[in-house]
Amino acid sequence: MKIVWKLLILVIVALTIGGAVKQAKAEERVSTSGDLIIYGDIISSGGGFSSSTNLTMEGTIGEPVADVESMSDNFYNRAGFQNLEREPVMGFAILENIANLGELSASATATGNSTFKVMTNSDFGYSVRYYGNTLTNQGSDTIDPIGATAVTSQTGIEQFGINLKANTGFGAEPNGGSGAAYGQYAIADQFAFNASDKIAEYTSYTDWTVFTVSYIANIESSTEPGDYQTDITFIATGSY
Ligand SMILES: [Ca+2]
Repeated sequence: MKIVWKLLILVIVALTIGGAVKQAKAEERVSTSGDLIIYGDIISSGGGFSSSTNLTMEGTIGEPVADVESMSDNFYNRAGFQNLEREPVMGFAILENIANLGELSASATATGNSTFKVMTNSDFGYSVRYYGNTLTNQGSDTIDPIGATAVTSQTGIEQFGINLKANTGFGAEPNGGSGAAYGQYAIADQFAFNASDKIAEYTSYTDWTVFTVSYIANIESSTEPGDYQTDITFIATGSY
C-alpha cells in the first residue's frame, strides 16, 4: 500500500483598519480635470496670513458651513478648510488564496506560495500579522511548526514554516510600493511559524506592495499519513 502525505493550505483573508491611533495628515485629492488637480477649495468671506517669530498661519473667516458633515448615497462631505486634513485609508487583498504543496516526503521539501497586497496613505503605515494552526490531518496528527526563530529547511524532520522572501527556487521579494518583510520572516531560505507574529510592515504611506508568502513542509518517515491542511488568516492593520 502506498502511504501518501498530502498537503493543502487554505489561505483566508481578514482585514482590520485601525490599531494604533495616531493623527494622520496629508493633502486630499478632491477633484481632477485633465492635468489639473484641486486638492481643496473653500467658500469663505476672507482670510489671510498671520505670523509670529516661529509660526505662520493661513486662516479663513466666514466659512458658512465649516466643520459640518453631510452625506448622500454617493458622496460624503466634511465642510471647512480645517477638514482638508486627509482621512487615512488602506487597502488589503489576497491575490492567490490557496497554496498546494502536493505530496510530502521525508527526502524532499514540499513548497508552495500564496500572495497578498497592501497599501495605505497613512503617514504611519501598516503592519501585517498572521494567525492559524500548524498542518493537521483528519486524525488530528500534526506537523511540528518551526516556531518563532527562523531556521533553514531540513528534510527528514517535521517542519512547517513560512517567509516572505525570494528563496532558492521558489518565493519572491516584496514587489512594488515600499512594504517589506519583517523580522524572522525576512530571511531568505529560512522559515518560521509562530502565529500572531508580524510578517510585514511599512512605517509611512506607500503604494501597493505585493507580498509572496512561501510555505515549506518537511516530514519524518514516521509521520502519520493523511491529508494535512490548515487555514491561515492574514490581518493588515493601519497605523493612524
Ligand atoms: Ca507529527
